[in-house]
Amino acid sequence: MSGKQTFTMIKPDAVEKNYIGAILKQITEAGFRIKAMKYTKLSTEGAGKFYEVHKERPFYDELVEYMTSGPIVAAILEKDNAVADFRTLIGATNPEEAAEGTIRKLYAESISANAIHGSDSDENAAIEGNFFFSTLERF
Ligand code: IDP
Ligand code: MG
Repeated sequence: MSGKQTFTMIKPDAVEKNYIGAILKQITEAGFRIKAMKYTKLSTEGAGKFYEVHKERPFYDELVEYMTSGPIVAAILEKDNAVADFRTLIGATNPEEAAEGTIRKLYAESISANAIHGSDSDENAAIEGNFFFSTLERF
Protein backbone atom coordinates (compact mmCIF):
# COMPACT_ATOMS: atom_id res chain seq x y z
CA MET A 1 0.00 0.00 0.00
CA SER A 2 1.32 3.44 -0.85
CA GLY A 3 1.40 6.27 1.66
CA LYS A 4 -0.03 9.73 1.65
CA GLN A 5 3.08 11.77 2.39
CA THR A 6 6.39 12.63 0.82
CA PHE A 7 9.20 15.02 1.64
CA THR A 8 10.78 17.60 -0.68
CA MET A 9 13.46 20.28 -0.75
CA ILE A 10 13.71 23.06 -3.31
CA LYS A 11 17.49 23.01 -3.66
CA PRO A 12 19.94 25.97 -3.56
CA ASP A 13 20.25 26.38 -7.35
CA ALA A 14 16.48 26.78 -7.79
CA VAL A 15 16.19 29.13 -4.80
CA GLU A 16 19.05 31.24 -6.17
CA LYS A 17 17.30 31.51 -9.53
CA ASN A 18 14.08 32.66 -7.84
CA TYR A 19 12.07 29.58 -8.87
CA ILE A 20 10.44 28.94 -5.47
CA GLY A 21 7.09 30.37 -6.53
CA ALA A 22 6.95 28.63 -9.89
CA ILE A 23 7.91 25.27 -8.38
CA LEU A 24 5.40 25.51 -5.52
CA LYS A 25 2.70 26.45 -8.03
CA GLN A 26 3.44 23.33 -10.06
CA ILE A 27 3.44 21.16 -6.92
CA THR A 28 0.14 22.49 -5.58
CA GLU A 29 -1.53 22.39 -9.02
CA ALA A 30 -0.55 18.70 -9.22
CA GLY A 31 -2.73 18.11 -6.16
CA PHE A 32 -0.20 18.07 -3.34
CA ARG A 33 -1.15 19.84 -0.11
CA ILE A 34 1.48 21.42 2.11
CA LYS A 35 1.61 19.70 5.49
CA ALA A 36 4.75 21.49 6.76
CA MET A 37 7.17 23.99 5.22
CA LYS A 38 10.26 26.03 6.10
CA TYR A 39 12.87 28.25 4.46
CA THR A 40 16.19 27.24 5.97
CA LYS A 41 19.83 26.40 5.29
CA LEU A 42 21.57 23.10 5.89
CA SER A 43 24.82 23.02 7.86
CA THR A 44 27.65 20.79 6.64
CA GLU A 45 26.86 18.40 9.47
CA GLY A 46 23.14 18.42 8.66
CA ALA A 47 23.62 17.84 4.94
CA GLY A 48 26.15 15.09 5.67
CA LYS A 49 23.62 13.35 7.88
CA PHE A 50 20.69 13.84 5.51
CA TYR A 51 22.66 12.27 2.64
CA GLU A 52 24.40 9.62 4.77
CA VAL A 53 23.07 6.85 2.47
CA HIS A 54 25.23 8.31 -0.32
CA LYS A 55 28.40 8.50 1.82
CA GLU A 56 30.28 5.98 -0.30
CA ARG A 57 29.30 7.49 -3.63
CA PRO A 58 31.90 9.56 -5.50
CA PHE A 59 29.73 12.68 -5.58
CA TYR A 60 29.04 12.77 -1.81
CA ASP A 61 31.39 15.67 -0.94
CA GLU A 62 30.22 17.67 -3.94
CA LEU A 63 26.60 17.01 -2.94
CA VAL A 64 27.13 18.18 0.65
CA GLU A 65 28.97 21.29 -0.52
CA TYR A 66 26.24 22.13 -3.00
CA MET A 67 23.37 21.52 -0.58
CA THR A 68 24.98 23.89 1.95
CA SER A 69 25.75 26.60 -0.63
CA GLY A 70 22.53 28.53 -0.01
CA PRO A 71 19.05 28.36 1.50
CA ILE A 72 16.49 25.69 0.65
CA VAL A 73 12.76 25.22 1.07
CA ALA A 74 11.91 22.01 2.93
CA ALA A 75 8.37 20.64 2.97
CA ILE A 76 6.18 17.67 3.78
CA LEU A 77 3.57 17.12 1.07
CA GLU A 78 0.33 15.17 1.20
CA LYS A 79 -1.51 13.37 -1.59
CA ASP A 80 -2.62 9.83 -2.38
CA ASN A 81 0.35 7.83 -3.71
CA ALA A 82 2.55 10.79 -2.72
CA VAL A 83 6.05 9.30 -3.13
CA ALA A 84 5.58 7.84 -6.61
CA ASP A 85 3.46 10.69 -7.96
CA PHE A 86 5.98 13.26 -6.73
CA ARG A 87 8.91 11.39 -8.31
CA THR A 88 6.97 11.48 -11.59
CA LEU A 89 6.36 15.23 -11.18
CA ILE A 90 10.04 16.03 -10.56
CA GLY A 91 11.52 13.77 -13.27
CA ALA A 92 14.82 11.91 -13.57
CA THR A 93 17.87 12.80 -11.45
CA ASN A 94 19.72 14.00 -14.54
CA PRO A 95 17.67 16.87 -16.06
CA GLU A 96 18.89 15.87 -19.52
CA GLU A 97 16.99 12.60 -19.05
CA ALA A 98 13.96 14.13 -17.35
CA ALA A 99 10.62 14.02 -19.16
CA GLU A 100 9.18 17.18 -20.73
CA GLY A 101 7.23 19.32 -18.29
CA THR A 102 8.83 17.84 -15.16
CA ILE A 103 10.25 20.19 -12.54
CA ARG A 104 13.81 19.06 -13.18
CA LYS A 105 13.42 19.40 -16.96
CA LEU A 106 12.09 22.94 -16.50
CA TYR A 107 14.30 24.24 -13.69
CA ALA A 108 17.39 22.06 -13.07
CA GLU A 109 20.81 22.92 -14.44
CA SER A 110 22.80 19.69 -13.95
CA ILE A 111 22.77 16.22 -12.38
CA SER A 112 24.04 17.65 -9.08
CA ALA A 113 22.28 21.03 -9.10
CA ASN A 114 18.97 19.46 -10.01
CA ALA A 115 16.50 21.90 -8.44
CA ILE A 116 14.50 19.60 -6.20
CA HIS A 117 14.54 16.56 -3.93
CA GLY A 118 11.81 13.95 -3.62
CA SER A 119 11.79 10.99 -1.22
CA ASP A 120 12.26 7.57 -2.83
CA SER A 121 10.09 5.50 -0.43
CA ASP A 122 7.45 5.87 2.27
CA GLU A 123 10.06 4.91 4.84
CA ASN A 124 12.52 7.58 3.71
CA ALA A 125 9.72 10.16 3.42
CA ALA A 126 9.03 9.67 7.13
CA ILE A 127 12.73 9.76 8.09
CA GLU A 128 13.38 12.88 6.00
CA GLY A 129 10.28 14.71 7.22
CA ASN A 130 11.27 13.97 10.82
CA PHE A 131 14.74 15.37 10.12
CA PHE A 132 13.27 18.84 9.52
CA PHE A 133 9.92 19.02 11.29
CA SER A 134 8.50 18.38 14.75
CA THR A 135 4.89 17.25 15.14
CA LEU A 136 4.01 20.82 16.24
CA GLU A 137 5.08 22.13 12.82
CA ARG A 138 2.63 19.97 10.83
CA PHE A 139 -0.88 21.08 9.95
P1 IDP B 1 17.44 11.49 -6.64
O1 IDP B 1 17.57 12.87 -6.03
O2 IDP B 1 16.84 11.56 -8.02
O3 IDP B 1 16.76 10.51 -5.74
P2 IDP B 1 19.93 10.16 -5.90
O4 IDP B 1 20.58 9.09 -6.70
O5 IDP B 1 19.24 9.79 -4.65
O6 IDP B 1 18.93 10.95 -6.89
O7 IDP B 1 21.05 11.24 -5.59
C1 IDP B 1 20.84 12.25 -4.62
C2 IDP B 1 21.34 13.57 -5.18
O8 IDP B 1 22.74 13.49 -5.38
C3 IDP B 1 20.78 13.95 -6.56
O9 IDP B 1 19.52 14.55 -6.49
C4 IDP B 1 21.84 14.91 -7.06
O10 IDP B 1 21.71 16.21 -6.45
C5 IDP B 1 23.11 14.25 -6.53
N1 IDP B 1 23.70 13.34 -7.54
C6 IDP B 1 23.21 12.14 -7.93
N2 IDP B 1 24.00 11.55 -8.86
C7 IDP B 1 25.02 12.42 -9.05
C8 IDP B 1 26.18 12.39 -9.89
O11 IDP B 1 26.43 11.44 -10.64
N3 IDP B 1 27.02 13.48 -9.82
C9 IDP B 1 26.77 14.54 -8.98
N4 IDP B 1 25.69 14.60 -8.18
C10 IDP B 1 24.83 13.57 -8.21
MG1 MG C 1 17.31 9.83 -3.86
